[in-house]
Amino acid sequence: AGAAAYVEMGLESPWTFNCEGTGDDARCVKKEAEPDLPVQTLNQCKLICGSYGPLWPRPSASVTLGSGLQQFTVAKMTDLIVVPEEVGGLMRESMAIFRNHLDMYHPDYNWIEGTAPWTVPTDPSIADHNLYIQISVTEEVDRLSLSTDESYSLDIVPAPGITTVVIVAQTFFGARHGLESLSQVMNYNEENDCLQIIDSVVIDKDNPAFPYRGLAIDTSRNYIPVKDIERTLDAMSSTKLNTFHWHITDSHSFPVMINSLPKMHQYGAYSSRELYHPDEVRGLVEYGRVRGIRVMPEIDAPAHVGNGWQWGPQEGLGDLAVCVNQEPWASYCVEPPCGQLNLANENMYDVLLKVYQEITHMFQPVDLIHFGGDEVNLNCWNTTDEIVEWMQTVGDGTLSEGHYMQEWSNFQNRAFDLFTDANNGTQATGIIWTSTLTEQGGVDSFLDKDKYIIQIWSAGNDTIIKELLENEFRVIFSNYDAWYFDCGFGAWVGEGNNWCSPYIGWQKVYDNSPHEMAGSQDYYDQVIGGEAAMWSEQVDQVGLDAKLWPRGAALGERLWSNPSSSWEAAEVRMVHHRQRMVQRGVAAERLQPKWCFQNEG
Ligand code: CP6
Repeated sequence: AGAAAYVEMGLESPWTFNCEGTGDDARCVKKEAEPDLPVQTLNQCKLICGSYGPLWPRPSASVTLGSGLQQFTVAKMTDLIVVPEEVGGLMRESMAIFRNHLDMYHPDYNWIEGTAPWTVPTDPSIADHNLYIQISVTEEVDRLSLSTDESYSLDIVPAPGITTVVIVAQTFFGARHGLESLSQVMNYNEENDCLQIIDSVVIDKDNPAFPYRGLAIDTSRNYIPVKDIERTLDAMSSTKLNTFHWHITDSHSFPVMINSLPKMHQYGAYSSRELYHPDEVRGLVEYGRVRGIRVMPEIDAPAHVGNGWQWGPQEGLGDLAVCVNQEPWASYCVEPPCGQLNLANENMYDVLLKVYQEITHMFQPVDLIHFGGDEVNLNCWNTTDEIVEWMQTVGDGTLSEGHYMQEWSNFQNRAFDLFTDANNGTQATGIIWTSTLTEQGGVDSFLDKDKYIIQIWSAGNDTIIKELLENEFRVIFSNYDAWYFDCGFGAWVGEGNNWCSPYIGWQKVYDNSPHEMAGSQDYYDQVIGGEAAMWSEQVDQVGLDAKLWPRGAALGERLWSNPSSSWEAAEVRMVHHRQRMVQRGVAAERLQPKWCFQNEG
């Protein structure tokens, strides 16, 4: 029945919300309604208060927001999309997602299945209002790469009876960011039970600061169901993150089905239900693509393998991995249940090639591939007879630490070539974690800077970072003190839950600056972005959203806008964005008492 019924029942609110202050200090403050204070709902005030209004991440371009609102019903919306044929389908899907977002603003959405019941308002000026959306894209790009232009411009032009929205972008990926911003300058108007939109908006060429804006999720320590990954992709797209780094496998479980090697999942999946079928993987890659997200696989190697790799002897292939489940684990790896690939076994390379072949078919075409490469424990290899004997027949034939490092590096480069074969000869760019291979000096002798990007997970160690940058490597920052969202550490070192104390708040996530980490401006070009990591020792679908959001949104603004101001200037919008995520079905954690939202933003 809408607000009118509430007024009839005497339930109308005595309050009005007024925007006080300007710029980042602007707040919607709760006041008693008076004749000279026009009644404004909180939802109305939130849209038009502050220099960036309700936008998250805030545009890196100049923004002009009007101070009025236009109202209309969803039924009155029309769209005109001018795009190259190849991306036409993508744009249509984006438009459907956009419409669904509008439905989700309706307060009944969660308990009425399907489309929200927008009623036609009785006020004819609202009922007759139209929204025209024009989208134009100039270049035919249907896959995201590190050089894809993701910029867009958004113009909302008011006129009597018609609001015209113009989104101009070079690629589909920019245009969908434009639609995302458009959905954010719209909201529900409880008074008339209709949609409202800021009456005029100009965002002139909003462009991300970094091309790689990622979130890593581990599905090996604990399995995460497909629909929960889909929801994570929804949330990522609403904050303009563009890379879902899927840490699919680890020593604990191997939850992906490789058709030519069924023993991998038979031995490696926790159960036949906790398994990703190739069609589900392909479905997720597509689900991400239409939301502007590359879904990038990681098959961690040569360490962090184990369960799933035990069947070699039974098939006459020898040990594919060694030290699997070996005790005492602290001697053979950093985290039980251990396991590293058997470098001495040629059959292991054949199996790895088959894994890569099917992975490239599921994720194709692959232009970025994560090889893992972290946390090798040489003590696993140098206590395994087969490997010790083999070491004396290759390279310099010694059992020195340097020789082991060299053979590890040889493995890495051979894995790179196997991947290229599997990828139909197309060379992808490899990403690998920092490790002793990248940190002990001489990284340039182990790895080729043109083939690899290094993902730095250590915290602020200047010598490591400096060496990588001086050697001209491109880097992605994931320093664990700010951008690790898990609470995994305490779990496996047997120290309870110390890792989560203190909990990393969104403020710290927000203020972590990749440019500051790089130190000198000379290196800014090599900093391609950042990523938060959600290791899954202590998370599954139940607690996932609250650990990821809204902290992931803080990461999103850092990497899109790279603001020079710190979190305080973003707090009001952050709280608003969190509300929006909840409206869209993401169980993002609450940040403050509602009183603050109604009085202090
Ligand atoms: N698993 C893998 C992990 C971690 C890494 N790789 C990790 C290490 C230290 C902390 C948290 C997570 N659990 N495969 C390091 C890249 Cl504190």
